Amino acid sequence: MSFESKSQDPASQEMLQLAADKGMETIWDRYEAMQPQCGFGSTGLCCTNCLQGPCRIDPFGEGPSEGICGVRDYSVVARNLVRTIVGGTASHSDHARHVAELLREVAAGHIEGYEVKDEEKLMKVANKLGLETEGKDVNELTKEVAEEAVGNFIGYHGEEMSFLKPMVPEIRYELFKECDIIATGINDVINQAIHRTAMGMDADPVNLIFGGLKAALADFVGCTIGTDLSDIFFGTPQVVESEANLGVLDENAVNLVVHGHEPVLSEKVIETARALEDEAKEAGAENGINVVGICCTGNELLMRQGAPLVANYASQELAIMTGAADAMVVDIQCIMPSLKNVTDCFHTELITTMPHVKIPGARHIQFSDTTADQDAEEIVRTAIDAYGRRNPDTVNIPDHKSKLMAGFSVEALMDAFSKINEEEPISVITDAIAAGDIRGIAVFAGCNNVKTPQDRNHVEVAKELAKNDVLCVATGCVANAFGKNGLLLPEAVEKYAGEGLKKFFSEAADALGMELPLILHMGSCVDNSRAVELGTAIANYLGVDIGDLPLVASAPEAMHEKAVSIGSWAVSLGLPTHVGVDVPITGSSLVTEVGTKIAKDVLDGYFIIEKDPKVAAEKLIAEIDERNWLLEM
Ligand code: BF8
Repeated sequence: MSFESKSQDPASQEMLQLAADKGMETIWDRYEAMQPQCGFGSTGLCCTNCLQGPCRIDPFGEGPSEGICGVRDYSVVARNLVRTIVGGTASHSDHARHVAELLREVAAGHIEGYEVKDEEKLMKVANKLGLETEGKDVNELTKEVAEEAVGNFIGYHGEEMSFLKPMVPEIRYELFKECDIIATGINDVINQAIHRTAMGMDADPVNLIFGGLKAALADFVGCTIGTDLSDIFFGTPQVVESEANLGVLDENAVNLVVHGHEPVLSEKVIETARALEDEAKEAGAENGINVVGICCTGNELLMRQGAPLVANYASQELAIMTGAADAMVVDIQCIMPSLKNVTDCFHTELITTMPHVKIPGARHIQFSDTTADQDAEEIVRTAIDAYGRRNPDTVNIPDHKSKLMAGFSVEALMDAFSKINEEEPISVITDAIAAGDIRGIAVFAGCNNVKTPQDRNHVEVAKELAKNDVLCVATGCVANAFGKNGLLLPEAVEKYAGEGLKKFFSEAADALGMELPLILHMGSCVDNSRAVELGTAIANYLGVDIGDLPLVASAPEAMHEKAVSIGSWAVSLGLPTHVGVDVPITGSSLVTEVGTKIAKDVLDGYFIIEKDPKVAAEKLIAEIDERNWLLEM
């Protein structure tokens, strides 16, 4: 059987054959069983916001044109869109708030076991926020930064969120003000957005969309706090080498898979795993403990610890089907409840850790900030125990993995480029843009989506852009896909880059004494904030707005609500933003026109919804060329 229509990844294809042979169900089987999917839901025309519903509005004008309360198609679609954005904002921000509160408690001396690893980043963030740093010790300053971050949630200053302004050029910030899309606090806007989309509330689609953008910018602040504070805690990523794909599982080691998003848990797990290596060896695992990651927890640990990536979103079940995963420990987000069905067929321990993320039947080891070391020990020992129950006859690790380079924080990039231009390292990029060697920059974000073959759109859009001299940076599951496909390696430059991009990379390699990969892995999804930091640095250096730059975004396989939030703030920042799957807004021509056309007039950014990866790349390149032309004028 061929599985190319399901996944482009040969390791996934191999495991899908095994799943079919053994009668094990995967995400792809459930997707097939779900067909046909509801046309009303797919187009955003189903309203369940009150108990009189669900109301479904007929897009063809043959059925009801209004809901029971009289709500029209455009209001239903816009309200649903806003609620989707808010889902993303709540997700990123809850993650960020945990890190912020932990940082505050650690600085206050209430929690032990964590420390500030990156004082330089602490100073950088304090300066960015305009805090007085003179004469303050690390604890004092940490406390102030953490309190400022927490203040961005609850808006107790009654002011605009302080983490937003320094992240964008002044002119863009003024535009946000004009559009009235700056919230006083992340929680404030979530509260307001859920309220304004409730029954009997905002019915004006344009007003609703601006409310959605306000929530999206709050999401951006949540992402920024998540990145900045995690760097302060665990260190700002520097260039690392590692590997990706199911082949990183080690038959002769305890394989401990970390999955989810928060580095607060996974950093403790990897630290503890290193300390308990001998216990694993005593248990018979000659290679000790192999900590590997899925989704953005994987990206966080890769960036700072060099831990290999075992799977991106769509193949999380397949990692267990190898029979070699001794424990899968999960924290928050993108965790399929179906993992329990799969672990039931193997010795694998599925461990949930967060009070608000439990899965029926899974072992729950509560991970508390105050007992993090003991909790991590219990998790690692559970994995070692499970290793003893592993059945060697059921182990099938696909022989597919690729080497990769990651760790490209803005700091790491600027450190490297300062060897070329010590005063203005950013000019290494702007000069290459001016010379035409770099035609533009594309930020890749997002997931896998079972509606399109796993990783195929990611890889095809990226190859097409690289061939046309577009410098690509990536986060999240798309970065993982690039890793699996060898695109995070210098060797990929020769294979896939256009002549201009090749020249840029070769000159950089000569000057740096180090080869850079074709695509720069910038981290997890919250680390899209790093890409914005880079874009803003370029814009400020050139004295233009970020929306003037030949800078585009692409989410070829977007799936999660978080991807919709990120896409919406990317548009607000002025980036033409490609989405490679259908978005449930097509039920309203008005909302679709606003998102895909009119947004450009107001914000410079807009959505390009395009399923064909080649056509998508063409549209992005056309936009890059238009911007280059305008910049030269
Ligand atoms: O935050 S890319 S599937 S893992 S949502 Fe989830 Fe999407 Fe993966 Fe990370 Ni982002």
